[in-house]
Amino acid sequence: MVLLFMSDSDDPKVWAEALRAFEPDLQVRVWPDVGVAEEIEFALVWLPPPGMLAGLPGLKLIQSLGAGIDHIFSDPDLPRDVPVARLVDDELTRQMVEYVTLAVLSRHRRIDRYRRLQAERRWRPSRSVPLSASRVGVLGLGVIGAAVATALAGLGLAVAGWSRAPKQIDRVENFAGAERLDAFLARSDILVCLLPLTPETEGVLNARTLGALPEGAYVINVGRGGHVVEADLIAAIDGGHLSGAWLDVFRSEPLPSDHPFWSHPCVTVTPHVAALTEPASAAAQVIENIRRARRGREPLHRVDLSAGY
Ligand code: NDP
Ligand code: OXD
Repeated sequence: MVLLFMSDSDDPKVWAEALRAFEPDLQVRVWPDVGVAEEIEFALVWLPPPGMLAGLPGLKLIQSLGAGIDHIFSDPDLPRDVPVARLVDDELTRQMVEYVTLAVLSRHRRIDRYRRLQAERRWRPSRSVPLSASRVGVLGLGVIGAAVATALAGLGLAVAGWSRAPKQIDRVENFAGAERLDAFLARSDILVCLLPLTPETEGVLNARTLGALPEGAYVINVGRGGHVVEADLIAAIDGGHLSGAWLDVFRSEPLPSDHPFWSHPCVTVTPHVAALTEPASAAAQVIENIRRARRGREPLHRVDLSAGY
C-alpha cells in the first residue's frame, strides 16, 4: 500500500494516475486518509510533517518526490532503518538548466538595469560584454549542478564548480573541499548555489563567504533557503559589495509578505519554481523503487543518511 503526502499545490490524483499507468492495481491512499497505518509500505512524500513517517511501522521505502531530501531528514523522528530515496529525473534537471541559464543570462545582459530604465522611460543602450567575461561559479556539482555547469560552459561562459570530492567535467574548472572554497569564490562573478541542504552547507552563504566574492558579484540561489544567511545577503547588497541576487528558495516558504526580499530593487524572487517534479516523467522511477522494495532490494538513488544528501 502506497501513502502519498504532498504540498497543497500538487494534485495527488495526478500522481496516483501516473503510478497506475505502470501498475493499474496499485493501492494508493492520500494523507490524511492513512487507514490502517500498519498497511502502509511505501511513503511517497514532499514536505511531510515531522513525526508522520514514524507513525507508519510497516514502511519499506521513503521516496522523496523531489531531488532534495532535507524535508525528510529534518524530521527528528525519522525512522532511520527505512531506506530513503530521492528523484534523479531528466525533466527536473532540464527545468533547472533552463531556469539557471535564464537567471545567468539575465544578469550577464544586465536585464535588471534595463527594467529600472524602462520604469523611468529612459533609453540608455550599453554595449554587452563577451560571455567569457562573466565567470560563473556553481556550488554543488551533483546531478543538477554538473548539468547546469556543462550547459553554461557550452554557451561560452567561464565556469567553475565546487564539490566535496574532485570532479572532472569538460570545460568546467573544479574546486574541491572546504579549503578550496575561498579560491573558488574569488573567481565567481555570478555564483549559483546548487548544493543540498545539510548541516555542513547550512548558512554557507554568509557575510564571510559573500565578502570573498569579487566586487559587484551576483548570487543565484536555487538550492535551499537555508544556504543563505538572509540578513548578510541584504547587507552585502545594500553595502554595495554585491550587485544583486536572484532567489527561488527561502528559509520560510511561502516567503512572508513583509519580507524585505519582495521589494528590494536588486533582488528577483520566484516562488520555488526553478523545477517542479512532473509525475508523468518521475513515476517510472518511483514504481521501480516500489518493486525493488517489495523484493527487499536497494532503491535507485538511495540517500546516504550519514552524508545527509
Ligand atoms: P546531488 O546530491 O546530485 O549533488 C550535490 C552536490 O553538492 C555534489 O556535487 C556534492 O559534492 C556537493 N556537496 C554536498 N555537500 C557539500 C559540501 N559540504 N561541500 C562541497 N560540496 C558539497 O544533488 P542534485 O544536483 O540532484 O540537487 C542539488 C539540490 O538542488 C537539491 O538538494 C535541492 O536542494 C536543489 N533543488 C532545487 C530545486 C528548485 O526547484 N529550486 C529543484 C531541484 C533541486 P560531491 O559531488 O563531492 O558529492
Ligand atoms: C526538489 C525541489 O528538491 O523541487 O526537487 O526543490
